[in-house]
Amino acid sequence: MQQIHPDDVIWRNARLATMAPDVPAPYGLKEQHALVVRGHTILAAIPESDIPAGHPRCVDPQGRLVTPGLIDCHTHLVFGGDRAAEWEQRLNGVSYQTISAQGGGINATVTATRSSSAETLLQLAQQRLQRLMNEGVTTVEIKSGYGLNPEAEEKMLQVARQLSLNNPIDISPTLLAAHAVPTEYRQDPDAYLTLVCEQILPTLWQKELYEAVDVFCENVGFTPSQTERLFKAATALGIPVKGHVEQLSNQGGAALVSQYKGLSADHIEYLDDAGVQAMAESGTVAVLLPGAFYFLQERQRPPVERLRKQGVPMAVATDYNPGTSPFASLHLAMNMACVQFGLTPEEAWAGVTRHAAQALGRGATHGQLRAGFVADFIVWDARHPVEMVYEPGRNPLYQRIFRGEAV
Ligand code: DI6
Ligand code: FE
Repeated sequence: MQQIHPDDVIWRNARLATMAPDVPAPYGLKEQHALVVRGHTILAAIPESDIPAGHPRCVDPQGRLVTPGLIDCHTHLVFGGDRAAEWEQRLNGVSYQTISAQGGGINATVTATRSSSAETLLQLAQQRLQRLMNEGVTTVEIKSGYGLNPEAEEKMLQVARQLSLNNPIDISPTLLAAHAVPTEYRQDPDAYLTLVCEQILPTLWQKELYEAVDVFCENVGFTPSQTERLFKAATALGIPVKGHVEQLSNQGGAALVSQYKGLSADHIEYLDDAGVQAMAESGTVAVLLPGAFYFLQERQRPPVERLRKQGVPMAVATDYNPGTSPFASLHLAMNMACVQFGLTPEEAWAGVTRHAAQALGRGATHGQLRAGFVADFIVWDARHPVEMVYEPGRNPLYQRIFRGEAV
């Protein structure tokens, strides 16, 4: 271990749930340990007894629990309007077709997003982001995908960039221009895909507005061959890919994501054995989104037991969006992942820390309390990590530390 300097900050007298897989205890738990922080980075986790006598910069969380900052690796946080009225109509028996014909569904959000100013979108997204931060989120992924033209997709990603400049949080922006076919291209989806591959994708990549490319591969979205076309265009520019796959039907999308060494395959309720195998071989993370499963009253559960057996890392995220998962709570998503999908609370925790980090290409720097990792961590007024999973809504956050600074 490197030597401790006088200006290192030592968070002492804590219970560290390191979430490090090589610590041989559930949650990587280390009792009576201290976290040594130098600048933005964790220098080490050391036993209390190794703290240098009279160290000038100590913080005492009084035996509280400390975990890595939470990572929400799949959200659609930036959008205009809401779909509450549409949801109420549905529960009053109005059919999806009728709602669609009235301009409802995903296109309603596209219309609202296109007609909202960047300032309005920023204000709305800020409130949603605040709710995630209040629960201890220190890294969040944000997708575009409600613009569906060059200007509006860029506007959404500029808003995401502004959010990261305005807030103590690490934002990972994703291009989801292939979320749906916009109405003006309804007669010719391939022409829209050409616009995405040849214009939107390279232009916004050059402006460094996003980190990865996503797609909705589904019978109501893009076909596997359209998906592959997008992945080829991304891969040619060295852009990592991921996908909304196997949410409503089995299209073989996860195998396609794996073939392109994708970061993550998300939803995956209808994933088959071949898909699990492909993900295991490529190291693609399975992102479980129990909020959408709940809100759509789905019945088909993701193949958790087979993912577990094959050693596919499982992440858990909110999928926060106005249509299928209006829940800006990662604690709730963890609870739902346990209750609905059968994850253990420890798996749910891995799902919002080290596996979520891996899904964002941050697995070597985020999601664990260990030497060399970023000093993003949470002090909880709790004894044990299971408490946040067990009782969503009672938020025991005590202190949120982002890059070494309490905020
Ligand atoms: N899958 C979903 O559940 C959401 N997008 C996606 O690809 C739906 C988003 C919406 O309805 O606004
Ligand atoms: Fe989504």
